[in-house]
Amino acid sequence: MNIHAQAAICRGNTEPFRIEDVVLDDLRPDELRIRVVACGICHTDLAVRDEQLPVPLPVVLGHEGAGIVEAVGSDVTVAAPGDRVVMSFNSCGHCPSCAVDAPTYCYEFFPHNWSGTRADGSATLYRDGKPVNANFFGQSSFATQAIAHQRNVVKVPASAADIPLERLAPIGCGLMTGAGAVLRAMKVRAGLPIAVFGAGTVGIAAIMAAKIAGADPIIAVDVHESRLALARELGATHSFNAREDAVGKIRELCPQGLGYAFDTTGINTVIQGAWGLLAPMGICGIVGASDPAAQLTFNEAEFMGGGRRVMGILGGDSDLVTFLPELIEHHIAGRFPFERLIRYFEFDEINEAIEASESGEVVKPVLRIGTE
Ligand code: CXF
Ligand code: ZN
Repeated sequence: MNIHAQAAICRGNTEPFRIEDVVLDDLRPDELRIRVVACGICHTDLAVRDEQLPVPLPVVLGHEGAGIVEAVGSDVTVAAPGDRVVMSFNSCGHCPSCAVDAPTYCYEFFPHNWSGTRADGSATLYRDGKPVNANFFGQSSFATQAIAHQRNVVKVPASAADIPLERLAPIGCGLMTGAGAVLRAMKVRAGLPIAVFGAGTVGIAAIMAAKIAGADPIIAVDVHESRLALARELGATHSFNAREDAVGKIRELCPQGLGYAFDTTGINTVIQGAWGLLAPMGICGIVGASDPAAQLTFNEAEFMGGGRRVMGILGGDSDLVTFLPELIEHHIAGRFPFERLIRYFEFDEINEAIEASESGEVVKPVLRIGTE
């Protein structure tokens, strides 16, 4: 236990994140130690800070890390020291969901991602000799060094050798969630209309993916004009302000109904409005974080009679090993220009970066933590 690092400690929303000295635990056979180059900030980090998710505080957050492998345990085959890698969420590898390569629905998601320790209860990080909650999404990358696991590390393909890690960092969360919802979960068909509600990271990733899939028209809905403008630049053929009867305007544009309505807002009135726009066989995909007590109401005859579907989607149904390299190839080919969403901040500007995300000024803040 002699690897020292600096980590941003989150103690809730009454105080700022503070960067402090920590010490890493020894690596287990299936783990890697990664020198973190950059880490994106996601709303899920902030939901934990605000105690909306059952992750114990104080904790080292950060789950969109990218970096260079420095050491590997004896069983690790996915990467070797010196490799450039991106990190994403962890999973158990043996439950019925993992068995069919659907790890976002891992039966043991909580202990592997949100318990603050490894799934066996052991600590990965110490401060002043005492355990600190970490192993967030199997990484805790708001730190100069991270312990990650075989199952949540993906080696950057050689074809992306020229793409900086600081740009690739956020690929393993919101970007994969939006793109995966379109390409993997809903399997959007060319020529069918899609409306995306909410033009943040997930919504804009979905719009770029809808363009890749050939959906038409591609409609963006948001309350911020600047986000609608960005959505149009990145693939939306139409955009409507949610405050100006977006549902009525979509109905006018697509009188036969939508093939797909994708909600990233988690607001049940928005979801019900989106559902009401579906054509026969239309799919309403839901990914937004919602009030845990919220209920949705749908007309049963329309639900069954038109073969309409409501689909809860987690992490874009992504299987990391196959989907992250696929997204990186789309990026290299210019079809997934997610760099347009990013603004970079230095590690010690973490609190300013969070503020810029919460004010809506920046879609995807990325912290620069180390050099490549
Ligand atoms: C996650 C949820 C579980 C799968 C990967 C993405 N969301 C994080 O913010
Ligand atoms: Zn996230």
